Amino acid sequence: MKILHTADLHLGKRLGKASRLDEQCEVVKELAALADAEDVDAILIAGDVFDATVPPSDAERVFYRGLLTLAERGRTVIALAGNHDDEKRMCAAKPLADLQGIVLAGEVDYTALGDGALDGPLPPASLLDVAAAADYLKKQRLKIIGNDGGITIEKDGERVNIALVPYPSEARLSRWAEKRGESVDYSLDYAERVKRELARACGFFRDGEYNMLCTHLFLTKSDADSLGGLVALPVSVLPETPDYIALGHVHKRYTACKKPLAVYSGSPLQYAYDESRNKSVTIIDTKSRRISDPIVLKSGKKLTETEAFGFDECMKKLDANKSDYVRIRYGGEPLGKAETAEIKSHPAFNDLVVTAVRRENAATVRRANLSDGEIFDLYYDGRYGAKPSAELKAAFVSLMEELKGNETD
Ligand SMILES: [Mn+2]
Repeated sequence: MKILHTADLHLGKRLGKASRLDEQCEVVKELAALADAEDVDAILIAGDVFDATVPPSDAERVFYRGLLTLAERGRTVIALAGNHDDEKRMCAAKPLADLQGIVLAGEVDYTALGDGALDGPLPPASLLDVAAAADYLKKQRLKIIGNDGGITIEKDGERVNIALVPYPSEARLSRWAEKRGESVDYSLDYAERVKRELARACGFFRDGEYNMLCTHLFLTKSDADSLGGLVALPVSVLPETPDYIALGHVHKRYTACKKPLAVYSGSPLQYAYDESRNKSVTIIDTKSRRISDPIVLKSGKKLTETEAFGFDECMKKLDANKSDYVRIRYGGEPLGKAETAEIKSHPAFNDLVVTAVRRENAATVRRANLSDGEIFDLYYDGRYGAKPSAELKAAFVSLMEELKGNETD
């Protein structure tokens, strides 16, 4: 079987004022086209499907439409809850998803899948629609079997086991244990409890079959202690039994561990200015046990951060990167209202960050002779293209006086 690994779609994520839903739709289509071209059997989304626990409804619509696109040609799609997802909300449409061979994974127990409902080709939504039924059965290639800890997918006698562990927050770890009627052992530290949960989820693996773990964690070899609010975990939390561990959370493609092989596919879109533009996915061939080289994705705009020291330079930089999102770090003379408006109306404009003046110029020298109030006027006009209110200006001036008073204390 061929399984495509991606993660961190962050549907609904914006870049400042810019919506990125169009790009998010595009990249889902690109993934589906790639899956078609490579004859992929299943698609794994290793968490952070959405950007927010309560995603905007248009992001939810993109998710559901996207799942159907990915599930075309009988592909199985598995979407796991990351730290950004509310697993209950993400899995609310589970009854509908099940009918399409789409696994919404928000819990660690998938035994319900094995009760027969999903054990074999599924009926179409309407049993009266014979044409739909015939079409459905023709498309359905994989058999999905539920296990305690994950699912098994089967095709032509080949079985692939996929343990599914959504982002194991403290709250989720406790809830999962509670559901199993276990008591949480708080004498163990967080990393140890995560390690046990992962090992437990892999308990249904069988020798001779291809075994995978899909989870959402922040693993690190370095001393970095957190990323995106997640505590760093050592790679020693990983179980040794999986042939491949599909990870989500880190937006850069990165092999976190070689044995067991644990890979972050990275996000399919560039989401931050300090994030790499090289976005890719990985395809796992379970028969040959080969992992593809990163397959580069083309969708989505680039995020370009650039410096400028004057209005003309701002416009030049925007024109030079006109199909990107551009953030300008501005270190020139304060911009006037009209200039600021012109910069902001450029289609490539995304953000303007005013930094301390970097180039010695007449303005800096002139500024030495200005009062605090006049300097604040200049700054405010440059930043917001308007005069500050008298109240705000007075507050600034009095703060400056207070500061100067402190200096001489
Ligand atoms: Mn995450």
